[in-house]
This record gives sequence, structure tokens and C-alpha cells, in this order.
Amino acid sequence: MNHLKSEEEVLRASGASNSEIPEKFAPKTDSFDYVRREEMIPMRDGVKLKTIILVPKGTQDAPIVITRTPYNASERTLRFNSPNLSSVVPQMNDTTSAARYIIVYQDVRGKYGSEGDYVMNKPLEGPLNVTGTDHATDSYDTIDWLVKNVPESNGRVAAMGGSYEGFTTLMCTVNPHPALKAVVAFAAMVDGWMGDDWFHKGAFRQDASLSFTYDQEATRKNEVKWWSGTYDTYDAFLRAGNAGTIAASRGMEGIGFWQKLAIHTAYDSFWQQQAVDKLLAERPLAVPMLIVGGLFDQEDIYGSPALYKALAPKDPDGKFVHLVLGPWSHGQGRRDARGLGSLQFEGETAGWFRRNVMQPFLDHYLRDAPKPETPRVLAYETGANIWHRYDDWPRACAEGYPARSRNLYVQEEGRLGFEAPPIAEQAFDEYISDPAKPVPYRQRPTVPTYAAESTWGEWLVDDQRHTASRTDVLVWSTEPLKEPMHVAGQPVARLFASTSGSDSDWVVKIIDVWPDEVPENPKLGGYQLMLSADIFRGRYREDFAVAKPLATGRVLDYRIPLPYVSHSFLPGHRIMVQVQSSWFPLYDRNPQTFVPNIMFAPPESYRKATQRVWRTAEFPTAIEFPVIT
Ligand code: PG9
Repeated sequence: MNHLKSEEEVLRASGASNSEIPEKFAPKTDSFDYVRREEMIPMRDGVKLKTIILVPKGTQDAPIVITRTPYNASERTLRFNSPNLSSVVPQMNDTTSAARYIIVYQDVRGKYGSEGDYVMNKPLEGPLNVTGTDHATDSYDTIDWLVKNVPESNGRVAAMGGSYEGFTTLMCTVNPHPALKAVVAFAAMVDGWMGDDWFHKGAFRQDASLSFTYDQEATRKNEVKWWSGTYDTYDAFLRAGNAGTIAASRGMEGIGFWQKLAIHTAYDSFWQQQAVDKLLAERPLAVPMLIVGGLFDQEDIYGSPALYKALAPKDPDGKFVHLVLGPWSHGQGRRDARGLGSLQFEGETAGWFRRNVMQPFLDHYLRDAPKPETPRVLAYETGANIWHRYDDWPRACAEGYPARSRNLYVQEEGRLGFEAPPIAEQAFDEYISDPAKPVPYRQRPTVPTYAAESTWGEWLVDDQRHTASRTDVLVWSTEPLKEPMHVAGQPVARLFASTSGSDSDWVVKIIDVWPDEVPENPKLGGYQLMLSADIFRGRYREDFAVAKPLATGRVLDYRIPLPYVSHSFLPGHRIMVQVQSSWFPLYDRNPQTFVPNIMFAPPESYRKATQRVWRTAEFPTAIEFPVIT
């Protein structure tokens, strides 16, 4: 006998209808500590943007913290389905909501519940955007509406967000509404070509960018998702050959931002005109800002220090611009940060920063709390595991130790040291870079970056032994250090290199090698911790804006700025440098013969090349190392 009720009987018994929430099951919001409102806020062109407003109950004059997101405002305000405000909003807001802030999340144009058209990283109004609206106007219009229509607000607003939301946060400061009193930009995307999400100095970040663009632009609500038929993306990208082929296999010709990526492979006006550091440097500073970056940010490692570098000279008294460099992966500053991969930090560094630096900063500008001593620069020193307050970055620090760079030269027999190489005719190390067997950026399998099982956030601190033993990777290292060595700044690789091809990528990695045995944590014995590394596409050696073939066989010098470090190499550790010519499949392969557009490089252009890194007095390959003495 069938004891199961029909669907209709179940519905009748519960009093449910398909369209309405029955009265008796409606959430008992009386017990909630906040009120949730949903508004469609009109912009100057009539387009309405969906906005979630969470007001702590009982508040009369609370400030507002707004985040403008492409990631679904409804979901971003439902971390847990909870009656407590601090549980529903992302963790980055926990301290602010506890202090009774009104939390606002808004879907940007064209995403999720908002009307209008979506444009990836929509440029400001101007040659790249003739629509009459942009993130600056939309944030202005939204803040204007909020201070007039949220009676519980005290009329002061802060913008806060990370990554893409960090980018929209910075856009609020372009023509800031007078009610905007402070911004906190975590891991913001600042320059998509130089070193943030899309390219690094010309090399295309295909593994992350293609799937992100597809998910984000194919549909308004990210209803279709990038698929992968292989567990190991290394195989998928190698089979496809070039980025254009894999994009075409997903029908991406119809996706506007892919068309832009495919055409604007050089640092042309498209990228130059939307670089946020350049845009903000052209405008007066009006809003105090905390720029929060991660030393191990796998997506936007470039943006935060670049923005500080562009803005700090406009702020000699340190009133507006503050830089925080935490030991964090992308977004980790908004979550828990007790460690990363095999690294352990001293305590929970992100919560410490939010409670002790961010909260007093916001409370001061938004609630008239006493002026906090917000450091001009707050940088965590990995290795020693301590925070430093500096009065500038990168070359001078509060304790009065002048930082200076010392050249760390590659030497014969894999040695690395501070002595310049001797006069010699022919002194180089060489390898064969074979595009058919590119160097994996992580130990294979390289699972899709955004897959549930991916540990993508940790890859910058992966153990580099997986590449050190390859024949297509050059390795040089110092003797074990007798004294600690503190570095704080930007290492720059001065590479003197030749190739038998006519185009080439160069990857330079600076590594902290742990002692062979680490009794307190055996897994770290001999660990090769990558501290700072980047890729450079040779065709842009002379001019980022114009690709040119490399002179075959000629020794050419490359100046490759690497991500910032704030680290102590401890006694017994060694400093290592590795050089290779691919970082696959995160970055697309350089075919090693010059073609007009690598996105569509034909199979026959991918050829082996003999790569030489020179170490003579004339061509002294070295790292300019920001050593603090
Ligand atoms: N890194 C992501 C992103 C930012 C900007 C553009 C595209 C992607 C993010 O985490 O939001």
C-alpha cells in the first residue's frame, strides 16, 4: 500500500501554495537583531539597482557601510541564514556590524537583481565608456539615495569591499559623494594587465580568466558555469593549444570581455586608461583610505602596493592613504588568517587587523570616535612573524633602518651571492624550454582554479621542489645564512638572457629554502617557499604597449619588478632563485617564435628554444634585493 501523500495532499495539509510563504512559516523576524530591506535604487539614467539594506534594530543614527558587488547581493548577505546581523554578512563586516553599522550590499549594473547592462570592470566614462554612467556615478547616486532614504542613518558612509568589490570601492572615490567619509579596499583589482587578474606583464592568465569571464558574462545570474572535461587543467589547455581555441570551444566569441582580452594583449590605451592607480592619482585625494593587500595574493598581488605608490606622494602628511600588507592570500584579510598552506603566523592576523586597525579607523571617520593611530604603512614580516608600523613603503621604516637594495648575483655552479661575477667571455647557464612540456605552475594535477577541491589560494606558497629538479628550470642558491636577513620592498630581477627563439617568457622566483631538518615541523624540512615571483613576456621588453620580436641569440637585458616582500630569512635558511620559461596552464604558453597574437598562435609556431641566463661582468644577472640593514 502506498503511504506516501501526493504532492497536492502535502500542500493542502501544510496550507502551502506554490507562490506564497504561508503566514505560519514566515520567518519570525521579531526575534532578529536587524531589519532587512530590499530596494531598487534609481540611477541618473533611470536604471534601478537592487540593494539590500540591513539595519540593526533600535539604531537611530548609525553610519552606513556599502559594498557594491557583481557576486549577488542577496547571497553576500546570507553567509548564514541567521537572525544575527553579524552572521549574515561576510566575515569582513563582523566587527563593523557588532558596532552597529547599517550594512548595504548592491548588485552592480547588469548583475543578478539589478537592471542595466553588465560590463566587466566597467571603465570610467570617457573614450572607453560612452554610456554616461559608470561605477563612480552609480556609487554617487546610490549614496545620495541612501542618506536621504534610510532614516536610521547618521548621514555618513564608508565603502568597503575586496577584489572586484575592492575595485568598485575605489571607484566610489573618483567623484566622491560628500557623505562618503572613508573607504577600505581589500585586495583590489587595480591594473588588469600589469599584475592583477587578467595578464601579468603580457602573459595571459588563461586558467583563471577564461572561466571567470565565462561565468560572469555569459548570463546575468551566473546560471551557466565553465566546465572542464579533465581533472587536470594542464591536459585540457595543452590539448587546446592556445587560449583562443579553448575560448571558442565555450562559444566565448559572443562574450564582450573575451573580445577585449583577445584584442588588447599589449598594454595599449585600453589598459592604460582604466588602470585605477593612474586614474586616482590624477584626482584630488578627498577620502581617507585603507588599502589592504596580501603578500601572497594569487589574484591581485599588484594592485594594493601600486595604488599606494601612486597616491602616497599626494599625501605628504599621511592623512588620507594607508597601506596594510598582511601575510595573506586573496581575500584572506577578510577571513581567518592563522596560516597559509604550510606557513603558520603568530595568532589570527586578519581578525587582529580588523579589530585593531580597521575598526578604530571606521569608528573615527563615521562615528567621531577618538582619532586612531592608523599607521601610514602596516606590514607583516613573515619569517619573524611580527607586524611593523612604517612611515613609508618600501624604502624607509619607522625604526629608522634605511632599506637599501643589494645585488644578489647568480654565479657559477648554481651559487647565489652578493659578489659580482668575474670578467669572463662565455658564462651562462642554459636550458631547453619545450612548449610541448611546459613547466606546471603547481604540482600536477592542476585542478580548475575555482573547483571546490582546489587549493588555488595557497599556490603562491607551494613547495618549489616540484620544479627545482626539472632540466628546464635553472636554480641558484646561497649557503645557509648565519644571520637573519630582513627584506622589505620590491625585488627587481635584472636578467641578462638570450634565446634561440624570437619570443620568450621569463619566470623569476625568489625562494626561502628551509633547513634540511625542521624538528618542530618535519614537513618543512628543505621546503622551498616561494616568496616573490612573476612572469614577463619578452615581446614587451622595450615597450609594454608594442610587441616586438626578440633578437635571436642576442644577450638582452630585462628589468622585471617582482611582487613586494616583507620577510626575514632566518639563520640556517638559504635564498634561492629559479628561472624558467613557462608557468602552465595558469599562464598561456609563449610559442617562442614571434606571432602577432599569442591568443591565436598556430600549432607550428610552438617550438623548442635554448635559453641562456648570463653571468659575466658585462652581463651580470642579479636580483636587486631590498635588504634592511
Ligand atoms: N580577483 C577577482 C576579480 C576581480 C576583478 C576582476 C575580475 C576578477 C575577484 O576575486 O573578485
